[in-house]
Amino acid sequence: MLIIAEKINIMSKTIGPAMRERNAKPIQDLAIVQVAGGAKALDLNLGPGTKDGPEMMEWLVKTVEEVVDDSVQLCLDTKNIVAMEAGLKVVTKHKPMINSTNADPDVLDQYMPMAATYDADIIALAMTSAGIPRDHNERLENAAMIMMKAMEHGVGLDRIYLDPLVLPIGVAQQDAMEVVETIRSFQVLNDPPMKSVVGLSNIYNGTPKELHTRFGYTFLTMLGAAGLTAAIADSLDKDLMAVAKTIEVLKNQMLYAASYLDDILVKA
Ligand code: THG
Repeated sequence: MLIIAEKINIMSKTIGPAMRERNAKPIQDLAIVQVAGGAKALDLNLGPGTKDGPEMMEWLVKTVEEVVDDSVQLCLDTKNIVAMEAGLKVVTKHKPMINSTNADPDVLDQYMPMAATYDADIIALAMTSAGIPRDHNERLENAAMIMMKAMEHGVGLDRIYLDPLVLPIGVAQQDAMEVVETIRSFQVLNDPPMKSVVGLSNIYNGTPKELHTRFGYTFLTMLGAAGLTAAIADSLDKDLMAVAKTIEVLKNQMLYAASYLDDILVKA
């Protein structure tokens, strides 16, 4: 399972100010430890309404690329399409990931050509600007639109990560299993199966802190069983990373080898 580290985020109390002040050190340190924790990709999240978005994304990409090698993928997370392109332009090490487009046809007509031009992977939310997806069927209809537009613009379906959009358990309890079923159905849309991604922490947002890990670990396990490919999550959480690895062993995607046992025993 591809873990996309979530913590370089303007909402964060320490990283937000560092981003605004263009203070590289805390961001670079966080990039390094998140990769050391096992993340193969780093989310760079500008958050909503950043007025100097393009300049900030450009700076963020350059700043993070200074301290990671070319095996690490940068996942540019912004709703500002000008900031997205400014970031994509300066990525040099590993092909980038666009996070994200939604399923509006006119939005896809802007983002898919960008993915093609910059040879980027792209996360596509299975929702439209009309609002949050009601159920599994609505998400599948949106996925079909995403795939159609990808083909129209020459973006390989293997470059797409479908995101069902996880809603907080406290707001939409009935929706969690809809998301699990959606992950299962996404795969049937193509052969080889379509990839998928979730923002894992969305599930426990708004719940008491003591509940976060149990919801995160359990939901990741359920999604992993259903075929999830990637998760935006906290790679500094050793237990979460162990859960992700264990899922791979149970799915027979990783050799049940001495290295895995060592890993677990050392941390226990
Ligand atoms: N899908 C896609 N992208 C996404 C999401 C998604 N990007 C944003 C979000 N959802 C996933 N990313 C985060 C990033 C940070 C936190 C939660 C989700 C977070 N941060 C605090 C921190 O950094 O320490 C934690 C405490 C707090 O709430 O302040 O929680 O669904 N495609």
